Amino acid sequence: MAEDLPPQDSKLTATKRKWADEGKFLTGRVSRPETDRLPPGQHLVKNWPVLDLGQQPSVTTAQWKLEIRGLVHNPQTLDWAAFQALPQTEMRSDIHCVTTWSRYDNDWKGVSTHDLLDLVDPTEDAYSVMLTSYDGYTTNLLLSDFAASDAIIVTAWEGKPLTEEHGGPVRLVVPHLYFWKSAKWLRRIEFLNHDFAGFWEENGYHMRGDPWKEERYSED
Ligand SMILES: Nc1nc2c(c(=O)[nH]1)N[C@H]1C(S)=C(S)[C@@H](COP(=O)(O)O)O[C@H]1N2
Ligand SMILES: [Mo]
Repeated sequence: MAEDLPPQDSKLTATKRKWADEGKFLTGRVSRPETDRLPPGQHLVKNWPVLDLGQQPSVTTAQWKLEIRGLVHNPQTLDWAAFQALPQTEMRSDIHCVTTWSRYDNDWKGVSTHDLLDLVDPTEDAYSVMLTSYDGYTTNLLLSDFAASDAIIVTAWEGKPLTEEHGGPVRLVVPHLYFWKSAKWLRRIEFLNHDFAGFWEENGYHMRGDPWKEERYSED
């Protein structure tokens, strides 16, 4: 597997950059998950669309490793067996993609970020995480968002192994933020003392991405 391939451009990537410039899909409404299950400007879909930079890396469970490093007391490199040996959790949550589709009631299985944090034990200075994937994709999250009680590193969807197109063997799911924060083909989690921009965040998208506040694009 090549080291940190730079993400390739694709037609969809170029279009999504343009949407960020134009502020496309912004409704100007603010809402709250407690009162509105569907965030402003979103519509429901029944199928599960595939979105990525256009290169889907094939990573077998035998090849896959998750490297956890940076501001943690117990850095880890987990292979498939070590990951399966961690407590396994099932959760149901909704997906909200910044391109305006949402999908309700996805059943996930994997390791909750809570249990992962127990294992690696972030230091006092840890403030954010940078996720790096096998396709070269990166995305950043505040540690407080990564640590949300419904955030989960998943290996299965609806009782079946997560398919390659949806980020199998292992992806993150952070339901309370737009889905670009949920890195597919997860390879590395680095704990940092500062919130650096990942791929979409460098390309006009919001640093945090709260769907109920319509944090689609960066302010400037
Ligand atoms: N590694 C990686 N993760 C990624 C992406 C990507 O291009 N590469 N795209 C993001 C975006 S923009 C979205 S909307 C979701 C789409 O996930 P899905 O294809 O399973 O619907 O994955 C996110 N995670
Ligand atoms: Mo997306």
